[in-house]
Amino acid sequence: MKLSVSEFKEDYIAAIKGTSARQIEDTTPLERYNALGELMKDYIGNLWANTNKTYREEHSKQVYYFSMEFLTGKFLENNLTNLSIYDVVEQGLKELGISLDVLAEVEVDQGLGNGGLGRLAACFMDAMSSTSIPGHGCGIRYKNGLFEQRIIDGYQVEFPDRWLVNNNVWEYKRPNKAVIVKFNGRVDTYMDGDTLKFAHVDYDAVRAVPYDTPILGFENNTVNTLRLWSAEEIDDIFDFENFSRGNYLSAFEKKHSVEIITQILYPNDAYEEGKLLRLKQEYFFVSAGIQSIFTTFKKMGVPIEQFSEHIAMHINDTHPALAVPELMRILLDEEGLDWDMAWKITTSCISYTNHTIMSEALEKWPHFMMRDLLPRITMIIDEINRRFIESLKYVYLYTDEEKIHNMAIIKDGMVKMAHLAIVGSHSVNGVAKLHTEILKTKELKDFYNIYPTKFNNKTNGIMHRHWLLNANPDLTDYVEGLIGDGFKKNPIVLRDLLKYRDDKVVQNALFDIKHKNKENLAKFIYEKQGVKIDPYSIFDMQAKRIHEYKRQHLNILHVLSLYNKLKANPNLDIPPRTFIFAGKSAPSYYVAKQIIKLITTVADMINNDTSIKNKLKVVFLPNYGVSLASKMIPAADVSEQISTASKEASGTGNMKFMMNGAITLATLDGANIEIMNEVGENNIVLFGLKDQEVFKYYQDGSYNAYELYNTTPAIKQVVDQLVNGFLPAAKEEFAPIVDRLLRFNDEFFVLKDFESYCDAQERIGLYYRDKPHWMKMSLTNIACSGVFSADYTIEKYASSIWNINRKPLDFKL
Ligand code: BZD
Repeated sequence: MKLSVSEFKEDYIAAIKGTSARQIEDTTPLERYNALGELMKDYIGNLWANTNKTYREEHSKQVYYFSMEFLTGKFLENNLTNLSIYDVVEQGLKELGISLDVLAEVEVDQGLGNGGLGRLAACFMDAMSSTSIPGHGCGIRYKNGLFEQRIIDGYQVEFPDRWLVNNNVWEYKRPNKAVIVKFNGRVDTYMDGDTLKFAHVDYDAVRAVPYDTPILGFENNTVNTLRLWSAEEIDDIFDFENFSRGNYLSAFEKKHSVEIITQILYPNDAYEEGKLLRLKQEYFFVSAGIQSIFTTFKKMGVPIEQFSEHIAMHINDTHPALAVPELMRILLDEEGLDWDMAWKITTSCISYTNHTIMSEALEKWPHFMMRDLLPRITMIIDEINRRFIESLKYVYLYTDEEKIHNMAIIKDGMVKMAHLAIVGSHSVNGVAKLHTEILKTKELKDFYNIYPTKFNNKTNGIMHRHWLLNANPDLTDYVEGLIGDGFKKNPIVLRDLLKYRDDKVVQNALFDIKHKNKENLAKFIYEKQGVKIDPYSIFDMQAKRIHEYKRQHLNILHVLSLYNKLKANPNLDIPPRTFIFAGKSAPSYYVAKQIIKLITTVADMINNDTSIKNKLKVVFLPNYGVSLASKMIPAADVSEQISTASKEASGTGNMKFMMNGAITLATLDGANIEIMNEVGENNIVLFGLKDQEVFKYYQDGSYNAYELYNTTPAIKQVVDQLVNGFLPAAKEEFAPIVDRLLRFNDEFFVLKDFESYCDAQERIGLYYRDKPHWMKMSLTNIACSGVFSADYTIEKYASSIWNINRKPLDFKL
């Protein structure tokens, strides 16, 4: 938008008065931040209204992205960038004696997600707006986002994330758009003429209130909506009878039992606990979302039979899979359609993304639990299952009872949500090529055989505007100086950098930018943790959720082996290294929490040992989230993507690191393979078992971790050190980790890959010493990162799954 510095200053002074009723010099950073947020909302408001008006008038097909999680982080800088007023606002504030950086720090991360899945949803929101796709988010406004992680005595301790304490300036509460969601009760059947009808009666009603956040496209005037639902009391839920009988507290209990639905985000990223409250959350936002879609659809005045020509609904993993029976319920019970028509519309509308093959993460719900909580929905699922089984009997001509049993939606008293999602949708996609292949050939093979055309791949993407433009402004400016600003809208243009691959001046400039980012991070780490790290050392980072399959313990075991080498020979000639870890563990995942304790214990020991002459440092940065990632990633030299092959569906951190010039140290897993294909094998450092080898070991059971440990001294030494008193912690402390490696035969092949990983680390050291070689690799990674922009990913979703053609909006502010 067009805005001069003086116009901004005038607007801002008025906004300060309007929001805080104080003189600008008396205001606190929070008041200044809120005033800026309100002003931005004013700027955005017109564009938002215009976008919606255009969509309405043109009957544009809308897509709704249903996700339990949206990990959006902060909005301020992103909105300033997308409105292209960052510099004007920064300058205007400066002239008023205010630092934009200080205000940006005041904003609290909106951390309504666990990890990759939630962050992907947030990136997709930005990408849909930026590519002019009419796409909106539908989720839950949790009062507490993912817990705040603190490290106390080396252990992870969880604290509540009260992100709403200072108000959320970006959202609009829309009580007039509230809807009722029904739980429990029973279903009465009756005849209406010739038709059998169903009435859900004696239910508990919960009011779902939407909070809308505008999602701004990059310099294209498009503003889509992220709608998050909050469970709130409704008047008649307040138990007046109890209240007037003086039973004041129990009257509030009912109110509490409603509000609890959106109180907390479940903190597990790869494990389903099967809690009733979680099921309530799932139905709550799906039902509210679909009801509000119907309200919008009805305003179009289009016949219901054409619903799927105007609406697409995407479900981010199976958590919103109740969209299938909920859409059926509305079409059958409220719109009066027959089953076949309702089913045709439902399956044409809904598409599903799978994010994991880990069996412990696959959702299933006890049928009895679902029937009590959602009686009508469960009836519909029963009928979907019945019809599906009938069709399978036809396909398999009654020959393969077992296959039919395994593919059923309801099996052994459990409702399998992935099966419901596959049967009830027209598209099932994996998130990287390898992942999709594994779905087709292994995990979901039987479904692929009967629905081959439903399956497709959509490799994940990231928001290059955030991870490059916002997080690494110096690199952005430098790249712009070399190749122009085309990459901001069209990041594939970054490939133009390749022509500077051997240019020493460019290599040195890139080194200096990285070095400055490393100095900034070193300063941050020193201020936060009192640990001094050398910006000339290799910054090697593993930043992601803590999980055995992601193998942070492989990393720390190598650190231990390097330390042993240095102890044996303090003059060992290696480039100094700093290993930086960050990530949260699920609170109930004991071994993962012990891995954190192991990292912090090793860190304490190494950082306080002066005999190794600062050649090695280890840091664990607490509370990993979008903001911390934005500080870390621009400073990384090495990106650790070391999951057991086949386990990481895609990974997206791998893309963010490469875009900032880090070299990926990787197994051939998830999107690492596609990164390798882009940069070439010379610009990535690979190691470890391949997926087929992993599968073979699982199948033939020939891997014996204990034998490997006994016959490989290098492995034995570091494993023993965890429990022989070498580490300054109780000997039993890390026994559970050793048990997983030896007694339980190392499910994730940490020991099997150990030597290959150590070799790869040695190669990293050699390459780093050869500065031109390293900088050439680094530049190649930046140059080849453009294909991983979420803009491209989302365009593929739009054209090949949602059947939506993008159409840039042409109004100007
Ligand atoms: O999704 C992740 C995968 O592990 C990554 O490989 C992939 O890149 C991203 C995006 O596709 N999965 C998750 O993040 N999963 C969860 O966070 C989650 C949350 C709740 C319940 C189950 C899983």
